[in-house]
Amino acid sequence: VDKRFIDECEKENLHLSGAIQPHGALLVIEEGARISHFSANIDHFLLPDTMASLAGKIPPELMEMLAGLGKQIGSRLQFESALTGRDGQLDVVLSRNSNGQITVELTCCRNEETLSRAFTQGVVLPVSSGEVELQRQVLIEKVCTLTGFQRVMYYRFLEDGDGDVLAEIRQEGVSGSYLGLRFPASDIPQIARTLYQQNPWRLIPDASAKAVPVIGGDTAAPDLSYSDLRSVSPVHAVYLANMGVGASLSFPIVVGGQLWGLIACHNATPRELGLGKLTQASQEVRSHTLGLATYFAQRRIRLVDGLMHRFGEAREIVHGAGDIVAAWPKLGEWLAAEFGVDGVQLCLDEGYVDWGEGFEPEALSSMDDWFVRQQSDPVWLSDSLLRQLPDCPLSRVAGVLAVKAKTIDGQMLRIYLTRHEHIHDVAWGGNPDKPVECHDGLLGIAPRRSFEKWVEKRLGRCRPWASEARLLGLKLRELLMQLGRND
Ligand code: BLA
Repeated sequence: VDKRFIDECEKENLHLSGAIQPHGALLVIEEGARISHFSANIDHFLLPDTMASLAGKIPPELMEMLAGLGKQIGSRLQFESALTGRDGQLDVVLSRNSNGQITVELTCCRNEETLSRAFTQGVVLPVSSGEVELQRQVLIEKVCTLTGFQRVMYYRFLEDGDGDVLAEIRQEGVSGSYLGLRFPASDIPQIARTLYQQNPWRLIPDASAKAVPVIGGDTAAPDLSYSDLRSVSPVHAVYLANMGVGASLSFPIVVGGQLWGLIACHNATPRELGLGKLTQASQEVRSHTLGLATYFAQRRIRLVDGLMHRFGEAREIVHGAGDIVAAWPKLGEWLAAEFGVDGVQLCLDEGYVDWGEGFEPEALSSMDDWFVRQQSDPVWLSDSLLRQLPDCPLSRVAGVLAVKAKTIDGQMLRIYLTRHEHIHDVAWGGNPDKPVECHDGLLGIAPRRSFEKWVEKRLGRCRPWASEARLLGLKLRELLMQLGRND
């Protein structure tokens, strides 16, 4: 992968910040029910009596909650209105961190009226891409209604880590739109992405609030990976300020174990939400995700079934002709249509045949040499040879899907399916190359200041390969492997 992430951003250990956001309080409890850490604001949340008893032992009502928590890292339990605090009832979230400690998060119970059960329809399975699109819109509308945030976006990650805003809804009077804009991978470092996968949401009710230190005896900062109160990264606080965002809330969309997208909510002014609403919104996102994952799985099954049939045609072309070279150019034409490419080249040890406009001879020999000798993966694809294989001679080919296979009689065949350059515009949410300007000397790196639409003319790339291109390549490989002299 080319450098989509900025090294410096990857160095910040977000989970070891040793501080929390001030809208809640935190206790860290060790083995033996001993409190190892507490946030400096704990006495603003707990009653003086409870505080006094903390010195001795953990109050029985909290003890009871703790007993139910699983031993596994990341185990989580939440209780609404479960403790009486200084200013009313408190919501409690327990989670097991990587050191086996329990983090206890206390926030004010807001007694919000949650929307009726009828609001949640559970999982509705989309059966077409049109329905997927519709469900996206329905989801962000629900999240907007539930959370009251002024702007809700459906954000999808691309292969290289950048992301697109696929859908957006704004409350009346909210100006400016991010719809259709792309944001660079480096806006959300890998470390933040991992934390996303481990938590149901990330709430930053006041991006400018001063963090509260977490105090502990002599032990190091506790692991706050599973604690949503975790203080906000200073770089991200600047980012939100530059965007004019006072409060941010986001939910991960995890498909097949991968962070596939997220729901991002903005409010210009600070906005806090209680556990009940956060949970309900997160369930909406999960129902949606489940439907989406099932849709992808079904589409893949249909594709695999269809491939058997489609590749049957190619097999017949080869059988009819006698062997793969004799099947040319008919087979070349079939492959070009099936893969949507401008050129197809088949290399054998003794030479090559081609169809359409593929690599020029010099570029082909360089590509072939690299693919045969240095690439261990038998199916390899690239949108931009210029970036991924800079040593390859300049060519009219911008991107390739390369497949190699040993036939039954021991021949190594290579097929190159190639696409020309496709010059196109990408509209970014601000110039993505701008984050490196120093802010105030405190931060090594600072986010860009402007998120105004900024158009990049993309050169040196082909039309992107579809998500199933690799699967198609593997199927082609299988076909080649079954060929022998007698075909
Ligand atoms: C975190 N960056 C985030 C998060 C989002 C984004 C959603 C998760 C926290 C949150 O929900 O606020 C980015 N927000 C977006 C994007 C959109 C949006 C793309 O609304 C599009 C509409 N950020 C930078 C640079 C660095 C950086 C250069 O721009 C690196 C130094 C870091 N982003 C950064 C960090 C976090 C973050 C450290 C984690 C913040 C935290 O959880 O405390």
